[in-house]
Amino acid sequence: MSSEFWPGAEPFKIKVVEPIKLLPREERINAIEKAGLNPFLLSSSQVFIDLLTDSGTGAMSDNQWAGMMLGDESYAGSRNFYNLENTVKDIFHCEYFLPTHQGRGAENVLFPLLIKEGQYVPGNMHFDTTKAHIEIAGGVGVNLVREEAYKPSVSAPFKGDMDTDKLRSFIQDKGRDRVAFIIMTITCNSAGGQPVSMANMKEVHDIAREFEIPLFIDAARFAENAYFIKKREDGYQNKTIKEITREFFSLAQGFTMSAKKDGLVNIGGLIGIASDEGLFRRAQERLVPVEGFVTYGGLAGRDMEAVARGLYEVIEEDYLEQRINQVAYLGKELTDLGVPIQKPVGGHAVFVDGKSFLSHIPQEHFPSHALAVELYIEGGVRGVEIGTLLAGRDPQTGENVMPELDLLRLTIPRRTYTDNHMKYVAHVFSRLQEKKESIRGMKLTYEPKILRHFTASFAWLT
Ligand code: PLI
Repeated sequence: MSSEFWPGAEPFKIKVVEPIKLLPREERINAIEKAGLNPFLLSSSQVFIDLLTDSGTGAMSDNQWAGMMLGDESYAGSRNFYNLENTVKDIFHCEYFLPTHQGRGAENVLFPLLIKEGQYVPGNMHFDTTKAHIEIAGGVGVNLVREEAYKPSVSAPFKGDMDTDKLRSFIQDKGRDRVAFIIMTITCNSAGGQPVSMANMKEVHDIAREFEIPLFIDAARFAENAYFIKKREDGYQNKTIKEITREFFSLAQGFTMSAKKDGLVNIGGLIGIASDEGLFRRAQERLVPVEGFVTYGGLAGRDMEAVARGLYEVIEEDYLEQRINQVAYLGKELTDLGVPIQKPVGGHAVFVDGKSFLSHIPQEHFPSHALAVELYIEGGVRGVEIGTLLAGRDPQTGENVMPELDLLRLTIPRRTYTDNHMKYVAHVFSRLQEKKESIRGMKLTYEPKILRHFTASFAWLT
């Protein structure tokens, strides 16, 4: 481990570079206006620093690229499948494994096997595809994360924890039979990439066992979560990331995972099932028509090899140390400027509290989205609103939902940008800080019925 040298250098050197270009200001204004003031609709060539997502946007290692050349593209029984299966069984605590094309593919295969019409799925805080797949399967997703998660300025080591009092009352209130399963998202993306502690996972496990409700994990950022446990939770300082991961996963019946995050790949997903052979067989049956045969599940052999290798790289502590420190570095630079952010900084992104940064813009005029547009104009940086725009409308009343958190997510791709890029982003914020009073709110000029944030258009309020 390189920690004796930290703060120090990245534990990798750069072999291939991809040029990026900052367009002149006039061209940026033109580009964002043509995109309907929606950064999702910009071409990536118009973006200088792309912090839209950490999903599938990271850099693979030379070892992963070498593995890609060993892709065995046999329809059935590819050797890369067996490499990946052995890796998954080794790192996570599970007997059974299936590959999928990405995280939502895993949700689409597994959830209908677990949910009966009208049943609830409580979690700390569901990611939007997770909630969507719960609903498509006839269920209702419920967020029971601890209250501090909704307070950006309140710092706590494990803000992704489930509120176990709320969970117990929820099950007692609705009745055990109306709860399909419980899911823990690690780290908790929608709450700011905040980690879940081992102690909380154990409590949730005990409640799940008491009521005989299955417990699953949304494992997209499992290694970042394990790193936070190692750093912040008593008793884990001398455990390896793999040991922590195996212990954490031993508390659940299985997991879904988008490998596009902590699989360190551009595409891929996983389903792991601890020991329930019946569930595994049913998942296998469902996988074939919707994803692909059981030994490729929507992935090329070479992609499975890249995941198999990525999963070992992501649990290396010097990798995780640099990763988490880079995100924290951007958070510190912004805090030093007086920009309000979700505290403490999470694992994969800095979440700027747009509602309080632009407190002159009422929430119904999308302050964090207005900030995203201004960030692009000012410096060619693309972030994403996680707030009122994303929350959409109440299906019953048609009114805009007003979430407690209205944030701008600056998501850092893995092994992709340097600390100088982070410094640049902070510099752009220092310019925004000076002119923030002049930033205007927005109104929708085109609004799709579902998942409106992806393709909506806007106009500035005069
Ligand atoms: O994008 P997918 O289908 O590979 O994964 C869906 C997904 C599931 N769970 C969690 C916690 C996610 O964060 C997630 C995808 N996240 C995206 C795309 C993001 O930008 O955060």
